[in-house]
Amino acid sequence: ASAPALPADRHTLRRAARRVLLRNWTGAATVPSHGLYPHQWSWDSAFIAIGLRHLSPLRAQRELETLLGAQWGDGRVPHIVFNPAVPLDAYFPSPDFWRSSTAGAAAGAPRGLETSGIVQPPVHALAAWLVHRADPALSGGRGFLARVYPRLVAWHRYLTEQRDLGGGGLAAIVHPWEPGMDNSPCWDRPLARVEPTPPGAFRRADLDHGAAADRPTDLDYGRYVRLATDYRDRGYRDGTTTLRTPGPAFAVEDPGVNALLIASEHALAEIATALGTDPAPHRHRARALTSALLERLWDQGAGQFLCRDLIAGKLLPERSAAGLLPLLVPDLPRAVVRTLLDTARGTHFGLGTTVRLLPSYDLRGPAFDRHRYWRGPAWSNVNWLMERALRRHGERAAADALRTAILDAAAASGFAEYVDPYTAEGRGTRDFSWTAALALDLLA
Ligand code: 9WN
Repeated sequence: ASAPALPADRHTLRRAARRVLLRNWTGAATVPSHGLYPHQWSWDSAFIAIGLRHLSPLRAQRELETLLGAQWGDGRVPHIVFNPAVPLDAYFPSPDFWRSSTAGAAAGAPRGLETSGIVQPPVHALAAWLVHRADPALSGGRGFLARVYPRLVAWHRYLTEQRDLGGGGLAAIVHPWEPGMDNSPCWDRPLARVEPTPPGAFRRADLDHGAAADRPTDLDYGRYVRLATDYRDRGYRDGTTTLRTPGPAFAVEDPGVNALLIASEHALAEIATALGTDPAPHRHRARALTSALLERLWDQGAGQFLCRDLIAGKLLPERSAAGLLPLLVPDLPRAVVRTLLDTARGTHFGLGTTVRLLPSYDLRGPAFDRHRYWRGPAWSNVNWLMERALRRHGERAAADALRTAILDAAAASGFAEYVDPYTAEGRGTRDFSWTAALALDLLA
């Protein structure tokens, strides 16, 4: 379906977005932001590649190849790949905290470079497929798909096998940084069990660049540090929540992570077909994941998917935008799709009614904070995913309105990291890479 004409100043926006991506490119990958996040991040790179393909398909391919080049032997794709040229104190936790090349040896961490030991949502196969399609001749000539496919398969195998901690067929997260929505109110309950590392034991480099009132609290950070330290000290080995020897203190099944895994598994089927390989195993796995998602995380009363706390053995009542992301899954029952669309427009998220952009958390939730990171603000990547989902379900007017709102917010805020969902006022860092990249994609 063709999109309506964009106002003339979209040309200026496109130029500005390209400038951000050129400036944030470091030679082999793109930093989310030079100040706050001066290394390569996993899901950022996937979103960045999706935008970069309109500027340089070659760079978009290299972005993903660099990330996948840091893959561990067990298949995990680390959430950060550290740039050795950046001073250690520029970002916390730094490589000397994670110590991947030594502490991660048993899990097959690469020796020649330093990474974190946790993961982020698997948007990569989807990104690889979109990047390939931007220039199939270049991709074919470089053997791009043939090189990334086995790595993406191993990545998904890690998530579906090693991370099926609940034994019900979904991937679990073991740290609040893993779903990419660090301080979502969904983690408040499961995190309350975690003994925080005292604040004096580490230095928060993020506060050199971001306002404390917009960022996670010191107490949150103490718990993030404790969980990451314990995981590292277990050699980054994934146990199960039932056979704990010792297992994780935090283990949650998140609908956003699993929806993106399903969407990416479908993308792997497309990639397999393009390579002349049998796509059936990917379709089969996507269907199995979809059934598990519906069985384990759907809550009819809430009208959305919720997170499952594997240690408490129950669903968490907090409503996050992650619970709407399964709209990306192609073969959900129609009644579930209709309910999700109603919830998105209803009083909890207000999309297209009280707000133009999807907030990260329930507008009416007790923990809602319009300025604090993942506790309310609207993020460009989540909104881009929602725009795609709306379009897929034939909600053309809603998708067009959301696209305009994302572009307006990006333009008005100087590509802010996140915005106030009511006013679209920019918060966090500016010239943020995925905000620029996804604007470029929506302008294409
Ligand atoms: C921790 C890089 C990342 C994003 C996450 C976002 C934020 C890091 C941080 O920045 O997390 O991974 O230091 O706060 O929450 O989604 O990938 O942009």
